[in-house]
Amino acid sequence: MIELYTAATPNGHKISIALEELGLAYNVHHLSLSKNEQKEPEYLKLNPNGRIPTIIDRENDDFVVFESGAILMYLAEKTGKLLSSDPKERSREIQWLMFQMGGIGPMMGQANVWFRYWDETYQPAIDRYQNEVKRLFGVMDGHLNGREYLAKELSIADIANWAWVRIYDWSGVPIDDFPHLTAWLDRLDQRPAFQIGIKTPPSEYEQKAKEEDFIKGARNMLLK
Ligand SMILES: N[C@@H](CCC(=O)N[C@@H](CS)C(=O)NCC(=O)O)C(=O)O
Repeated sequence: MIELYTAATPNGHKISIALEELGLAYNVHHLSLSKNEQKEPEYLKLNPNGRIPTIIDRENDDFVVFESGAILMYLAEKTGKLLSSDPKERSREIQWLMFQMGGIGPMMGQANVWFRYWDETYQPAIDRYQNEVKRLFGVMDGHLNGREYLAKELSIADIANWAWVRIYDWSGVPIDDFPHLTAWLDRLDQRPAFQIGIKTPPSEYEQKAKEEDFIKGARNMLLK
């Protein structure tokens, strides 16, 4: 059994999607980010960075893993799935995983904050991050031309990138000019594991009525 400490955000959804794709049994521990539960001393013992997600593997001496990219690799290696055993193919998958961890995630994260969370508008910061997100989407779009997945087979790289790119609207960066990226998003959206994964825990992003509350909570968290 895997214990999953998570919240309804892209980095959390990566892990619930992977667990669903892999068919692993897991318990969900839903942390409230707006209440700053990820900074509680008990949780910091598991994840010194005070962020979600984190897992504990009960079948492996209660081994703890934090950092979503590291968790994806751990789960893929544990099961022998979603990460190729061929060294070159495996490297290609890891390259696209790192593209998400070092590019898509941080840049979309900053675009979201500057574009959506503040009452004040600082246009140069919005432009800087939205332009970078757009550039990264263009890189993916070009690569996905003629490809079904980022590498040959479905892998943890697709899961990591998909969990972020799907909320492009949140960053205020449209994807109308990126047909291959759009087709890939739609293709993965059809998979039951992805659908269950993004509802685990239920996504606050999609509950429009709660959007104001969610933004208020996110602001409080950023100001702490
Ligand atoms: N590099 C980390 C980033 C984790 C991260 O930023 N998680 C966000 C939610 S998507 C979080 O916990 N935010 C709460 C906070 O910043 O205190 C990973 O990939 O696991």
